[in-house]
Amino acid sequence: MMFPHNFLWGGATAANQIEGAYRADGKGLSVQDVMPHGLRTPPTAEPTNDNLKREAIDFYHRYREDIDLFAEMGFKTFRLSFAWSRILPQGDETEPNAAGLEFYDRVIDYLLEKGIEPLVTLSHYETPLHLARHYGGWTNRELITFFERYARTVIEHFKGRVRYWLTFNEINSVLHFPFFSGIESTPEELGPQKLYQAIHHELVASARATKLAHEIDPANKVGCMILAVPRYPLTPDPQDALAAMAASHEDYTFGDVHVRGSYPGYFLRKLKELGVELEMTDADKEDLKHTVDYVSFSYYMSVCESANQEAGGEGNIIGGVPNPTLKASEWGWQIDPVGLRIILNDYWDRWQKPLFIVENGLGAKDKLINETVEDDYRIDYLNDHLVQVGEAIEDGVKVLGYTSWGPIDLVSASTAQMSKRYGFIYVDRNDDGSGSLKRYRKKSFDWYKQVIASNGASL
Ligand code: BGP
Repeated sequence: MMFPHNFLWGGATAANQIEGAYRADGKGLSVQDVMPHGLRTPPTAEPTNDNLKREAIDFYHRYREDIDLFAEMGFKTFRLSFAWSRILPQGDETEPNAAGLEFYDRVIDYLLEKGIEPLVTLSHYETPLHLARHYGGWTNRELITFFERYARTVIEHFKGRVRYWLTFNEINSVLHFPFFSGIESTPEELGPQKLYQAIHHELVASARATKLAHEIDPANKVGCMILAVPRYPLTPDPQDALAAMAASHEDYTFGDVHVRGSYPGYFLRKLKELGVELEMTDADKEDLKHTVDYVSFSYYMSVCESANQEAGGEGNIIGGVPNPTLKASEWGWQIDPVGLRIILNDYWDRWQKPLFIVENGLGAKDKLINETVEDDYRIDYLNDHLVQVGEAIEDGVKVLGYTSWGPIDLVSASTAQMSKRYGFIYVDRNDDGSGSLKRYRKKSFDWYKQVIASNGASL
């Protein structure tokens, strides 16, 4: 396998899933603090008193040890998110919390000292709770101003130290999980008018952040981030192909706006059919023209689509129907390495922008035996996917890098548990919050180290 010589190998995390220290040094609450059970139950009125989420894996205090381990694996990059509520505790203040910025100063400086390029997500499912409860989250246009202020604060502060930025994690996921965007209703309760208006606000905010990042430092590289899922027709019936196309369009919309700077025709038609009238100012239209430098995405699974409502079963957390040719993880996410090559080609053909795989991995239950985990299943999963990345590169796709999800075990987003583990590094922490938090190298640790050292030749 031939990977480009400057390929950015690494791992990806999110603040709320690793840091802990949920009220330390002036941090405000985020939507995550009222989601003790992840996506499985509605948010609670009061913040969780669940230690697992409050302390996570305590990256806040152990970041040096963790970064040392990433450096030992040879990471070229590390994807982390800044917790908006650490920097602007309520989300709508004008003055940042200095102690929040200082924490990220320490982390970023240590990464740079270790020769690891930071890749920062501005908003990873951690909207400040105040913005959700007081403003209705992204349904409210005022959030554009608040986000822009936050983005300006951190992009100016880290000028010259952070060059790679992502705006919103899996921006299309708002279609399925609005609360991550601070909207406390299901998509059905919300209705299409409010849902699409919220999406519009996020897209404008993303474009404004892109614009200001380029103004602050032309060397900044800003990407959008999409939850990527290949949608296959369940059968050769053209109606199924059409259903697959419609489902793909849902995700493409977000990339199309970020890359092309305006809404695509199929989306405008859909809004019309739904009776949605977007409130879109001339200034919004101008803002949207500030397009991204690269497209990043997460990749875990593919699904099938069918026009037949009777077609069986729950595909996975984002819908669709199961693919009879594929196996699934314990959580029902169907494993499809070839789908990664397909999506890489598809996105490259569509947008002609460099691509960055910023999440991919296998959530599994691990057993720590003799201070290690024999996680051959994880090695197989990652190896198979990386081989397909290599194939896509051979196909001519420009790929900037690959950051596997959760290089160190962290709290799962959908289940809010520790037992769905992704890491090369095992963290002694259990679902009930017990455990020493001690870190152990799994078998996959050495495997990944070898992949990076050989620039993919060992795959
Ligand atoms: C993505 C999210 C991540 C991460 C990952 C794995 O959708 O961007 O935050 O958690 O999925 O999901 P989970 O933790 O539910 O296994």
